[in-house]
Amino acid sequence: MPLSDRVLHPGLRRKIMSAEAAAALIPAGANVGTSGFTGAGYPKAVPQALAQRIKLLHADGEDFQIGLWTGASTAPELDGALAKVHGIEMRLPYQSDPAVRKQINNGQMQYTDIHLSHVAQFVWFGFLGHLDVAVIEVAGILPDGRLIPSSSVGNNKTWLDQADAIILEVNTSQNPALEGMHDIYYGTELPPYRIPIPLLQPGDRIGEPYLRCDPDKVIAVVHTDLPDRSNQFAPPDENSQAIAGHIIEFLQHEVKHGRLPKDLLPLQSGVGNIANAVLAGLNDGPFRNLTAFTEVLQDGMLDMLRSGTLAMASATALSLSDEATADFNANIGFYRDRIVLRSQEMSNHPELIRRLGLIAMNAMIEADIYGNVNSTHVMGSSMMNGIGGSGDFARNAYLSIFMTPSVAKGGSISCIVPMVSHVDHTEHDVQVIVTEQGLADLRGLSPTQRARLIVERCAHPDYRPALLDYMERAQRESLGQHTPHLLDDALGWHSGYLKTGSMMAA
Ligand code: 0RQ
Repeated sequence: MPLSDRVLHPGLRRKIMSAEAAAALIPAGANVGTSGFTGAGYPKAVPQALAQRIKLLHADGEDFQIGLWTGASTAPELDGALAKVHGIEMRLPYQSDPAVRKQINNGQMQYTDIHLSHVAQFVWFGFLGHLDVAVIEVAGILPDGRLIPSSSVGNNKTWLDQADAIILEVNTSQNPALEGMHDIYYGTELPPYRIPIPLLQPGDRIGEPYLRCDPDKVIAVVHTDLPDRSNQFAPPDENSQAIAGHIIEFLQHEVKHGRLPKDLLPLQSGVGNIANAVLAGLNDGPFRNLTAFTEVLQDGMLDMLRSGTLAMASATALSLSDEATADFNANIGFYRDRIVLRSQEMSNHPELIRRLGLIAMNAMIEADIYGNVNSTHVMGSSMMNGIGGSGDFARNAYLSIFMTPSVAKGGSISCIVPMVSHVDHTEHDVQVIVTEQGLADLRGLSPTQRARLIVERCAHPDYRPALLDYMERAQRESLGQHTPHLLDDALGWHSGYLKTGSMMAA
């Protein structure tokens, strides 16, 4: 489909220009809000042109950096290209790009890690400063200037509303049949005028299929035809299959005891290989007619929709492999009847998550024996990706499940530790911990009861004796006996690894 069929607003047709010309309109020091969520629907041409421009300016000795605000992670054409030329001063809210991660961790880039449901409202409240430019990928522009969203929605509604100037990237590689899949809710007043969100079921449509956009604010329209990043998933391995098995058994147990209905409650599933493998396990499991109220649709959810395990899914973005994208495009009519893509302030809304009663399943870096969870930091000081939506879901879900293999880095690191090196989810927000070793149901338990269960059920046998030894010593020597800890030993657990490369040395 040619560009002229995608840009139907006459005034905006006159603003079509090259990516280089559009990138030249972004001023130094600007806060730039872009589309993009877990590698879907991010702008591809303007960021690369901006990176080229920054490279030349830096070579001439000029300072040029921007603040980069997105929905969540993007891809090498955006995060990667701008990081490589040291073009990002401040990044928020979630990233997974190796070049960005490296600069955050060597102190060259500032990074603000915010719950994904908070980002839009923090901008409305004025907490994050002023948004200067929005760069938004769209699948098309209607005659009246409204926009057909692309493969993610993220914070686009907020960026379009708040930015002084807008650059639109019209991506002709995005399927035009995406039209109608989105539901953009505009009833978001600020306190004290907020009203309840009228969404009662995960599949409800409460808004409009298009993004509103003031054509007068649009300073450039740019054509792209580059596909979204491919999100390749490792085939489920023994560990992730075991984790999936434990979760399914637990959910069946909950149904049997009347704590869950037989078609469960809406599922939320986090990012990564383990999460995808759990979805594969659920697809082969006994449940049917499920729903999802989640953030990201990975390959596993498409499989579940196709098989009928999942009746419908609400999310803010797709995050698919090439094969899953091909299937999605070939069967988009089928998927459009079963998928709703929303703004991330809706997909991750705490009030909706609490009211719908979600089963939240997120991966983690490590958990401690008391049930505190670290989702973001390696060895307490290096950022992996960010908290993403895990906190939105964990605190407010009906059931909050965190999962990880029991060991990392070939067994040299235990993912169950005496005290997490960074806390993202406190013991109060975590009900179930699962590793390939087993599942610990922490509901209603005291800290010492939790510790015993987590070590017995979840820790790797190689680390169980050291963890039991820590628990027993802490129960003898700790000043307080509610959450017994020996602080020097607990902290030494990680620093022992840093010195010797093995946590057993601690
Ligand atoms: O390192 O990449 O060098 O091999 O961490 O670990 O096992 O591949 O796990 O891909 O499922 O990601 C928590 C990062 C897990 C992810 C995290 C090392 C390990 C490997 C990745 P390598 P795996 P996954 C909604 C939910 C936060 C956001 C979230 C994440 C790398 O799930 O970003 O949940 N979550 N959002 O070797 C040192 C340990 C380690 C460790 C693992 N204990 N110590 N390294 N690793 N455990 C979706 C969104 O919000 C968008």
